[in-house]
Amino acid sequence: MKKITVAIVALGLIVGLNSCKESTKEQVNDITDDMSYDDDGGDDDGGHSHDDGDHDHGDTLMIGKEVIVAMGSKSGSDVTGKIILTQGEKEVNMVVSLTGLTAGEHAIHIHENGDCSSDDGKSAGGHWNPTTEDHGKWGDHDHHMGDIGNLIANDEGGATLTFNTDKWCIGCDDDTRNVLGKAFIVHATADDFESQPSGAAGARVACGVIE
Ligand SMILES: [Cu+2]
Ligand SMILES: [Zn+2]
Repeated sequence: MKKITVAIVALGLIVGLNSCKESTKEQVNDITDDMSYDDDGGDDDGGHSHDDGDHDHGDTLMIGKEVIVAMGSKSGSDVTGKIILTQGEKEVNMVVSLTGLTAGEHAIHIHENGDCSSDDGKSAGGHWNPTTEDHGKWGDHDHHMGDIGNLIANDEGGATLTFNTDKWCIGCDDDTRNVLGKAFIVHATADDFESQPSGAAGARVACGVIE
């Protein structure tokens, strides 16, 4: 507003040099109306001086970025498949497709280390928990950022799951949200959403690094 006022005064001086005070004032009002467009003036830095945070997420999210995570067998299982992550305007979309599972429920989590090198998958460490909460069910009061939940395999051992959340991002600057550098783990059995620290979901039967 200060800049506009200065501009108006300057214009007023130029336009109004030979006028009396009253007519200058009228012209200033006209100019003020004409100038009430700051937001579409891209080259005018005056319109952006109060940009303090509302746009931060939008500015740092890589909209449309896609990561395909190859899931490899662990603990002697036959489980393989892929998980596709896509950064939307607000949410990350996850699409899981797996084969080789035993029929029934299996926990799926994001674990803290992007390391699937060990045969038992334990190189991936514990659940990704950047906000230091207890293990739990997604959407409940306490849960790890990596507590996705359970997927259900059919009699042929196939399972699909889709999941969307605005609590994650793909490659943004916020360490409490960025999934890159972590790993997906699928377990032999279901997450009970209560046992600490990881839901008592048994062996790790598939692992894939998010990179
Ligand atoms: Cu897990
Ligand atoms: Zn957990």
